[in-house]
Amino acid sequence: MAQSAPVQAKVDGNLTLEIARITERAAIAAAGWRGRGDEMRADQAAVEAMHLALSHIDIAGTVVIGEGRNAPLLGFEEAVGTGKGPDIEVAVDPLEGVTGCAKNLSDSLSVMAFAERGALLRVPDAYMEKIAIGPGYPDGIVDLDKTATENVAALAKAKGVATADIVTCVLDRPRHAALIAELRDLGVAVKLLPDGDIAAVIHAANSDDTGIDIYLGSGGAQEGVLAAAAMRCMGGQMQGRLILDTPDKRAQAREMGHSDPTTKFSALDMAKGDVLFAATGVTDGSLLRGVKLMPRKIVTSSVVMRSWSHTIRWITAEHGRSG
Ligand code: VTB
Ligand code: MG
Ligand code: MG
Repeated sequence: MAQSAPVQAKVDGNLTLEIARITERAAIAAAGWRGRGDEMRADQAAVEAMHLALSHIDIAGTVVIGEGRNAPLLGFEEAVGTGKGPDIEVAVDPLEGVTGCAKNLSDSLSVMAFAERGALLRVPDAYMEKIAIGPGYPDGIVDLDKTATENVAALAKAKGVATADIVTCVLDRPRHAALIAELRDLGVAVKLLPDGDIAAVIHAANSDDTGIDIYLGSGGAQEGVLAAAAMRCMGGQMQGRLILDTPDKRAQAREMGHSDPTTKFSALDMAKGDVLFAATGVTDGSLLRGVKLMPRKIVTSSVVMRSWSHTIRWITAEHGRSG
């Protein structure tokens, strides 16, 4: 993996608790909409709760990865926080895996990252090709310019296992039909995800716990930057490349400074410097439990990470309901 960029000013470590408090609030709000088949209201509940929670935090924040360019809340370049603290770039996905929440399927999360000014890659509303593996492998053993077959073979070799022992993970989408067929021909296991490729990247980085060795395929570009922030903290390898297949996306990309559409971004290119990342489970998943709504208390399960120290904290929180 690429080395950490020189850190100009570390993000205040005390924000690690604050960032988790925010994703907790958003996850709790979304949890009330689990399994109710209403993606929009689930998402809106998470967005509103995250926006409100952020407004109490002492940062001079700017949303860089958010709900879209003209979103009423948490839109691109919206100023967030009290404005009184450090200058922070904010990336949010208040409800990642919206469909998973509406259908009460696994791995719906509330996600957020904080970084220094200028640290997060600006991306248009587009897909991004992605590849991610966990830590401990030589630099560059997987690459978006290689075929899936070559990448899986290189990973198997580095891991010292047979190709068929590699477990891959791909979003279950028609656009991935050829990729899935290629992986099936190789005889590797393919875990097909209904949604949620931030969780998928985190899973690949935690292969000892999840059994997933590699994430492949395309998903949201914004999700790519958030996943890169998590990767920076966990220390695996990731690459992303924007898919700019319409004039509008190319124009948006140019406006954001992407002159070469073929650029491959590493996790470090997408999230530089010191980065904080938090995710709270909305629905039960392989790494995080979903929100438990009980009569007297609510229990949340979160992970909070920091790239500078490579600290990974698993936080189970009980929130009293009476007061
Ligand atoms: C992924 C996934 C999201 O979008 O980025 C995916 O992480 C990509 O878009 O949860 P498509 O759904 O169009 O394939 C989500 O599934 C939904 O935002
Ligand atoms: Mg969203
Ligand atoms: Mg999303």
